[in-house]
Amino acid sequence: QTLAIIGLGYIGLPTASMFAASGVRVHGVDINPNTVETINQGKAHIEEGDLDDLVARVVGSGRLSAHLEPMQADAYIIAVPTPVSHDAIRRPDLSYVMAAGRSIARHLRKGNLVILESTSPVGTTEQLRDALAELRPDLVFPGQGEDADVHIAYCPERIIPGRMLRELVENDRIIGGMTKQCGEIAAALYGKFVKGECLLTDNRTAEMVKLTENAYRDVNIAFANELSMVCDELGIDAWDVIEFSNRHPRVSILNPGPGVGGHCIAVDPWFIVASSPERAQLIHQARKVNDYKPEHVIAQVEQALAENPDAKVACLGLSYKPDVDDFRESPALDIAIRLARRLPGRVLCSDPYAHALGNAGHGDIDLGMVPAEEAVEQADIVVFLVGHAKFRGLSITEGKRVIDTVGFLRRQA
Ligand code: SAJ
Repeated sequence: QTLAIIGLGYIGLPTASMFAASGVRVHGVDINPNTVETINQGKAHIEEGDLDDLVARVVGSGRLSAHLEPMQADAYIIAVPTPVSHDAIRRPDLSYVMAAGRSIARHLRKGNLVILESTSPVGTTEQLRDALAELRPDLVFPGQGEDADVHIAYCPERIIPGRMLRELVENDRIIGGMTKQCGEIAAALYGKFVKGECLLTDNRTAEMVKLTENAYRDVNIAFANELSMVCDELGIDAWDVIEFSNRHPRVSILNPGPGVGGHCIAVDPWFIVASSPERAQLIHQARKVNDYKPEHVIAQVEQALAENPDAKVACLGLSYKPDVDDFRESPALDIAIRLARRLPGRVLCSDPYAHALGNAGHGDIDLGMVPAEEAVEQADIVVFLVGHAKFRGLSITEGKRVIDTVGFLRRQA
């Protein structure tokens, strides 16, 4: 069996590697020549647990190879990004999904399976089907007649950065077949390595399930973030409030932080808001609360600066969450950049994954990158923005003002 995976990013590459390890011949496709070259050298272009070893093994065995163009295969998986626009109501951009569809259309044959994994607004799988049907009038697609020649399903990924390989195998999977047969064929494919259950539903439900999971988490984080801002205003320790509240058998509040980042939780809820702006009030508000949180952190730093105007500020952690080398849409990085711009030469930043930072939108602003110990030693105000495990054991001498946005020191105690 041969499988083509379009998009070799955070989802595509781990998925391609797992299929290859399970014995499938995988033809990986990416538009970025550097990504293709790195993978063909047996290396992962992203840092994720044991992914490097796995890629080395499956490329070495010849079961995974990377290319710039798709070829004929038995099944196709589309795992390309679905970004959002920057309007007031952020709208999904489906151009990568549609381009991926067009790139495989001419290779399609009777009996093929096409799976969309990219997070997508409800109705995208149908749009993809329509685009394919237009390009290939010689084939019957699901919904066009009794027996479809090409099977199509929406099967969202649900793996969390930092634990991707384990979650790929262990998590249950939602399989949204355009017909019952599409779902069964797709489930059989994932069955090659997935140990979790493959749960069958239709494509529109599966699309909504993926958005729901991330919107649920966003709303719950917004609750914690709003609570922390209310507590700050009232002079109460939010972490105490959450810890005591969570001793109630039916309360389980998440952790406040400097805001919500990454390419999923801060983005996917917008797909729901864009498709139902009048109804999705709470989901929309949660996005606003979480997007506002960096302002609150900056206001806390400004308050500390008012008491000590010449203070140096240490920003500890810049990635979008602990223990990952991913800086995309990171509220911590956003806060650090804004502080560095406001206080030239007086901000010291540290992140154990800084080697992967590159120039993440900070242009020529000097972030004053130094080891964590040095940042803490030199600074008068220490701001914990990400609770990296590698910050454990940092000693902070008395007299320094600490703003711990993630409750890091408390969890260490
Ligand atoms: N965060 C908090 N407080 C918390 C938990 C998280 O402020 O209590 C912040 C993090 O610091 C980060 C952001 O939220 O900035 C998102 O982090 P995350 O760990 O909650 O999630 P992601 O974005 O790494 O991965 C999510 C996961 N979705 C859910 O848990 C519902 C993952 O399973 C999905 O596969 C992934 O999105 C995705 O690709 O959609």
